[in-house]
Amino acid sequence: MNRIVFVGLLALSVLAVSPAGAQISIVDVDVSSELGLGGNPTFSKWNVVDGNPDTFWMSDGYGYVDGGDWIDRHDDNAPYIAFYFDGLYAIDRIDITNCQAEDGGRGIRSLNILISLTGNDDDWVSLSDDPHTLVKGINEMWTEQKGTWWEAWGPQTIEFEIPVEARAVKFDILSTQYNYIFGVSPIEGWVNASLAALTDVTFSGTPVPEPVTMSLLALGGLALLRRHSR
Ligand SMILES: [Ca+2]
Repeated sequence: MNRIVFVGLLALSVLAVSPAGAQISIVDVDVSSELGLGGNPTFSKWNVVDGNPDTFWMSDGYGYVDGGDWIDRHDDNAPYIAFYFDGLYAIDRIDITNCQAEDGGRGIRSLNILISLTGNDDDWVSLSDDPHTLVKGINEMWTEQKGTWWEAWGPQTIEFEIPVEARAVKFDILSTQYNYIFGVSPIEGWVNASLAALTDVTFSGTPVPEPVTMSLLALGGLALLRRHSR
């Protein structure tokens, strides 16, 4: 077999072993805030990538209420959560399980989805002009009563006909299921409704060959050829 063809086939076979549409590995998660950070890990950002429908992340909320349980000031009026992959991927779908049960009102209603090609936090680009809208997460009590609502309210899928390349994806949360709109709704008495919450997110896609990797493959191939031709 011609050596150049052989090396080319070798490179192609390396690319071909990448599984199609597999779940993308998330190596880091960043959030604007965590409710109870430092004292209570119950609402950790890591709950969103643990695959457990019973655990969720909550932001710190915004505003304050005099008296009652919420006497301290909360300052997160622009909640976000960002996911960082272990490389560059062509994403073909995102599955989102919104916050559910008694905390479903704090689930996300509308969000902007942004992508980063570098994962360096300085090149976020919005995926569309209009925000995405999510429905309220499942409510176990209602599910028992209504049965079929479970399926209707399971993970909500966003599919991309043309896969989107990214190393990181960020959700800018614009409003909650309580219809608290960040930056618009009044501060007083709204802390409870301004806690943004999310249960689980998974991304599916295929690894994108890195330019560096491709160059190394080519260089390796050349070195191999040179050695063999001596
Ligand atoms: Ca979870």
